[in-house]
Amino acid sequence: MTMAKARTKGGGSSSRTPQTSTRDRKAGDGLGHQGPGGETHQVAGGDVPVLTTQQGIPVADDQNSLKIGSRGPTALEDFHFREKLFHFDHERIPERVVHARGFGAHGFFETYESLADITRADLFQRKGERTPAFVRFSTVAGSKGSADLARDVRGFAVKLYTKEGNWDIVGNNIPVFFIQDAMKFPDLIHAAKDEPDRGFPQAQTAHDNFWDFISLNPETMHMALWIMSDRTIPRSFRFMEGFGVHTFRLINVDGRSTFVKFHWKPKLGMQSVVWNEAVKINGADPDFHRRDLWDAIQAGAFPEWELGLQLFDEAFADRFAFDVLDATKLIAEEDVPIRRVGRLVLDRCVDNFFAETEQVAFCTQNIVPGIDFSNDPLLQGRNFSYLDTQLKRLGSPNFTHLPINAPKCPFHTLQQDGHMAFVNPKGRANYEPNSWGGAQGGPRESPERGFQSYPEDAAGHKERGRSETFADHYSQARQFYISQTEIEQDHIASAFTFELSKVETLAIRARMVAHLLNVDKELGTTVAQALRLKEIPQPAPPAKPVDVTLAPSPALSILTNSPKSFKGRRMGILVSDGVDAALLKALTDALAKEGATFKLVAPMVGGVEASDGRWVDAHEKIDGGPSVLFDAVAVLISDDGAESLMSEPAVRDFLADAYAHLKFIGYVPSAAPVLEKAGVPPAGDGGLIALGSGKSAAAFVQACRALRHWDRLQTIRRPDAK
Ligand code: HDE
Repeated sequence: MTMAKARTKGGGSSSRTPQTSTRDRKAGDGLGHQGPGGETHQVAGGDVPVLTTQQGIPVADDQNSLKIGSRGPTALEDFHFREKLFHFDHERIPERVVHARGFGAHGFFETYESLADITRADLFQRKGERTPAFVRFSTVAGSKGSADLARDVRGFAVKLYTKEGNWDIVGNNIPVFFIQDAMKFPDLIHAAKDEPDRGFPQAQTAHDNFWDFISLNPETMHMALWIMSDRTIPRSFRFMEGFGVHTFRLINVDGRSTFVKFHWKPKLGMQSVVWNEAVKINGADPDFHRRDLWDAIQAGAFPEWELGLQLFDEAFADRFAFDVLDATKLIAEEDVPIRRVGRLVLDRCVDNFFAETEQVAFCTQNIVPGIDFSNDPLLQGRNFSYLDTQLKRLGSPNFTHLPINAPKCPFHTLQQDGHMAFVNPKGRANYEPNSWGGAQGGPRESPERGFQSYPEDAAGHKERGRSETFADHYSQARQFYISQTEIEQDHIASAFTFELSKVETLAIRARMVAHLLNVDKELGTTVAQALRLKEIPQPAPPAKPVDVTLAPSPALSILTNSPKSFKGRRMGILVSDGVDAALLKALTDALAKEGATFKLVAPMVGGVEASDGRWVDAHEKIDGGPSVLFDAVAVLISDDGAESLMSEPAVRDFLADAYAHLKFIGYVPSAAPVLEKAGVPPAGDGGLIALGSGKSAAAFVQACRALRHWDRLQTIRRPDAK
């Protein structure tokens, strides 16, 4: 930049009326007019507000910086240009150290019945009470720009703006955690993220450092089983469970404490993708999960979860085989049933991703009167870490002033100043006690309404140690494994095999197998064989013998609890010119009736001409809408369509993948040769459903309720099978 008085070709410094020479674009096209250099100018007027600087000064030209002559140097006095770049240069804030990639939405929590007998928490006092909520789902290991279908734990963080302050349940979609003491969290996360010398791999645990850490810390074994299960490749945030993980306390008005574990149960049931789909979805639509939630909410199909409480007392805690303060353990639903006490509905997308989803600051320490912590050492550590990290991320102790973080109930603190303060105390008093009465004196404490910590007895030697009650590392891992269906057990074995195949150090592979042998002998041997280990290692010496008497807990399996409904799911309908208009209508009507959605996938995105001569707009072209993006597919192509699509690789992939991913495939007779070319056996199976009449379309949608045709696995594995 310069203050030089340059006079250059084509730009006279003497000109007093800038940009007089403009060309109008076609009137009414909304695209504005062109300036002398062909740049587009769109001008305010009518409903369109005037663009201003941050200081509110109206802007005349947002396309050109101020120059000395139109080809000359830029003038330092161009405050609009400098403000614009200054602000842009500072747009980024540090991404979260973990859970960097996330997606949030607004909604509400509705209380089913008063829980006054067990908690004084205001939001649970009145049946039908609605509490505003904000939820952020996330992955853990990847950076902000990583893909949604990484095999990873999902964060499930809920902020409830209650009338007595904000309550955050900062949970995950898995009910247990890797480690028992917060001291190990930085090590765990360092090991899980990209390796520091090379900066990869991104957003995946399939590497030496991660499995080195896991294999050296047997306390991680329960969670290791969970992360190798289908829980870490959910089909949608909408189809995931959520868990508060730690034991908390509920405190009633008499000061009585009840232990509690929090659960979120998805109304649409659980569902996961298969691994091969996950890998392909990451390429086809890295935003698959966030788009899914956005689309569902925009369409008015508001996802819902029920809040479940597992309530238990000291007596149960004392006789329970594990320590309720150990976050690597769960309490089986069969032992302590879940009481459903309300529902969480997400009904509004954010207006701005950064202002809300990025700037939302969850803190486990945000609890309200009627709820309290337990001594779980992980929870205790988290209570320090979250506040600390928000200061770094959001840059000011006033992050609570941001609308997404501020309570929605009245609040009055005597805290003041700091970066970006805009709700400083009013009046003369910014301390208390003070002699200024009434409004002048400011807020005062309230023994009745105020938060009271549960007066738990606490005494002991100061020591750095771990309780022996935390020493059982395998029994619940085993229980989780034996609670899975055979299909899910296969997936676990395959996931271990895949991840360990990416581990280059053979000793780490073997060490992991040694642990798996304690979980389940067959699992350990299957993985060892699939890795082609030269010899099966000895089982790792357990700190405490494995309790093999723990019975399976059917609640832990996704497939045992699958929804038997196609509601909330999406079908991909492959169409060509000449698509049977009546059948298409019958199918889309049946989907609407089921509460499901669809996308039309056509050779060209512009659409197709249906059999009745009407034009049908498509949503995707074939390679833009591969079948991995759908829960089931229908192939409604005409004879001519089949002929021209026969040799399209994208069509082959569409069908071959749908078949290999065990999807239900509805097809018209003219599609048969294309299916055959894609390797889909003509004899078919129960998941391949011929379509013709409107009735057949409805029956097809009904069949899709099973979500996948698992029986096909037999055919895929053994082509000779009947
Ligand atoms: Fe977190 N965790 N965590 N975590 N966590 C963070 O806070 C931490 C743990 C969870 O969408 C960070 O704001 C420690 C368990 C979620 O904004 C950080 C320990 C569970 C989110 C942090 C744990 C969680 C976080 C990073 C071990 C499930 C995302 C950015 C003691 C119950 C929240 C931030 C969002 C985020 C620390 C373990 C869930 C660094 C020290 C167990 C869902 O403060």
